[in-house]
Amino acid sequence: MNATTFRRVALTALIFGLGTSLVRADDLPADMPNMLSLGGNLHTKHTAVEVAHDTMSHSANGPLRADGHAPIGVMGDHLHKAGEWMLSYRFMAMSMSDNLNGTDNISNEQIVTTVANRFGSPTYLRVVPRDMTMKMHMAGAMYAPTDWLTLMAMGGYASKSMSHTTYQGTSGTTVLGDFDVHTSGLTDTRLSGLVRLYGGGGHKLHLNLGMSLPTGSYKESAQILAPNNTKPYLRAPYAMQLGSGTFDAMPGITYSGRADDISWGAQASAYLPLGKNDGGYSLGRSVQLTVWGAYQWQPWISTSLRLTGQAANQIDGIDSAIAVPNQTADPDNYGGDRLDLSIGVNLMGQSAGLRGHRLAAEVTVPMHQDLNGPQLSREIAFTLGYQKAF
Ligand SMILES: [Cu+2]
Repeated sequence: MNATTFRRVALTALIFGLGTSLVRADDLPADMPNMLSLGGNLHTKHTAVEVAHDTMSHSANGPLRADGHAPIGVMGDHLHKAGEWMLSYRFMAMSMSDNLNGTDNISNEQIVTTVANRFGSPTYLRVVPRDMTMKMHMAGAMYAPTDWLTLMAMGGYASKSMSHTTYQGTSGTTVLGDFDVHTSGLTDTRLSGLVRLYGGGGHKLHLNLGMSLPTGSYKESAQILAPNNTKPYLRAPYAMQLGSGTFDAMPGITYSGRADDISWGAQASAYLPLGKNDGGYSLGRSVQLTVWGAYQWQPWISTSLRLTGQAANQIDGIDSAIAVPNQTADPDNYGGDRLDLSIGVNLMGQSAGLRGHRLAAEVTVPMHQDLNGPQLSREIAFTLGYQKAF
């Protein structure tokens, strides 16, 4: 991880996030308060909501705030009131294509004629990933035993597909053929404690004490097309595995603020594997800073902009069962620095049947990727979420 780059990315994210909030505040039409008051007693609700409760108004008929939660891609952004439960479901999809080495594009032909195969023979890589898609279903539950502590559990099911081109023999650029690899199954399970540090006057701060449990498989196998035209069944490369195989600490700190119909927040977090799995490696450590601003047009709808900077290490160690002339089999071709922009919408049901039901979506596009490569670059990611508190 490059600390200087990360500081630069983090600072940029902060400036963009603040800039967004300010611009949106200036853009408000003068008659906006009148438009918004359609939804209820808008100007008296803030203090009640902030002091008593993070997500829902206590008043039986008052408006519920769409922007009471962060954009849906942010995990562990809010606490609940003592005794309250929340259930959530998220669907996430991501696509990757085009290989990058650092920030530069690198073609298939360049990869198979210039990038060394760390396993020695053949000399250069002979299998090139073309694109990848990942889909994930995530179910979550939150419960607050007291006002200052909320417990959270999240589990998931992922399916991954990667398409490849195999080049014939030990050198040259003659294509032998294409093949796809698919894996699917349970992901790792995340348990968190969210501990309130401060709350009041429109500002909130809490700690995220998270732990990831190794419930996802890291020994998935797949059939490949080898450069010698055989089709062996081998352990799939790291990128196609479903879990880390390690217990991972996920500490973080989250700030959120609100003034009238503008809300904003920031979350800094880290992913720190505790030891190595019995395959002999751990996924790379990473740090992340995400900053968002949201505007609530009506109590039932808010829209958001979010910037996320991340710096991730390479994989630490190596699984001796993963050894093919493919970039994804090399632990060094993982991690890098990235900056992503997300646009989101939060919807909050207000009337009888829909009251308290939340629906939110967020689309994420990369703004900058500096990858330990060659590595497939991210294209677009999409998150759709549903949440309901009881
Ligand atoms: Cu919740």
